[in-house]
Amino acid sequence: MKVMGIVNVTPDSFSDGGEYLDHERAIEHGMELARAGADMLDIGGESTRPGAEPVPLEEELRRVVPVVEGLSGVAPVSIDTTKAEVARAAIGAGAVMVNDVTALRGDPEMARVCADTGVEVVIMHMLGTPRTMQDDPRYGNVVDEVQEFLAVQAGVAEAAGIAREKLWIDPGIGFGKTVEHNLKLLKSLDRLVRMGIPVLVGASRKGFIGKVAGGAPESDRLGGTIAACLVAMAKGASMVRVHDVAEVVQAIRIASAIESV
Ligand code: HH2
Repeated sequence: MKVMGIVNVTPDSFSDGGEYLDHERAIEHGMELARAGADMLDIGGESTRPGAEPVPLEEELRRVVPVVEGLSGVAPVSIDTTKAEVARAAIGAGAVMVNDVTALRGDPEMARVCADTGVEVVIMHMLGTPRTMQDDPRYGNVVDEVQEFLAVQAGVAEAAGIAREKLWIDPGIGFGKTVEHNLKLLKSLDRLVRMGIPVLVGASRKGFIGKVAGGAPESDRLGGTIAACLVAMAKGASMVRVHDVAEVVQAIRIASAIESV
């Protein structure tokens, strides 16, 4: 199973070093994640946390493009964006994957940019928008509905000219889901794996871990993150998106060694 390291490029409110420092810090962090064993680096300039406000186009471009340039020679780079123009610029700067949490439903140009450039594309499930998604999410059967959505959006991607071999699917842990929804999706991940498209899982430090672990703060969710990654691996996931690359890589190595002895 592969590991995607998270590189967030957001301004540091405690730093007075300005843009240059933000970029330098993000590039240094990405290099550290690559040294720790990340197979891929996911660079994002807009938070998708529950309640997060959108970032204007120019600001997002300013944040991410220099960091993609700085890291694309270090490891394969994924651009975490919902904007086609940011995706286009990031691909120009070396990104080989587009991680669009709207699953191509946000920007009408996104599918074309991905098809024209031949990049890999992540299709992720989200109910609602980041601003509203955690307001009482409801499903009849969460696994059926997520699977159906992913199948439909994979079809949309293919119809737009994105090759099926370029697609990844992702259940969107935390994107319009209660704790129970997230747990059920992880438990039934093998159903998504059987769709025949590689599965990416992003559970790192997410809220459900804190809630199940008796209120653990975000800074104290490494154990739960590793547990979720190993369950995802056992169910057949192909990649996990994490902050703590060194620790997760070590856990995967041990679990793999035990499995293959
Ligand atoms: N989760 C976040 C962002 N992008 N992309 C995919 N494919 N899957 C995910 O689960 C996923 C994602 C969460 O983002 P955010 O809340 O902004 O925090 P962070 O980037 O630190 O994880």
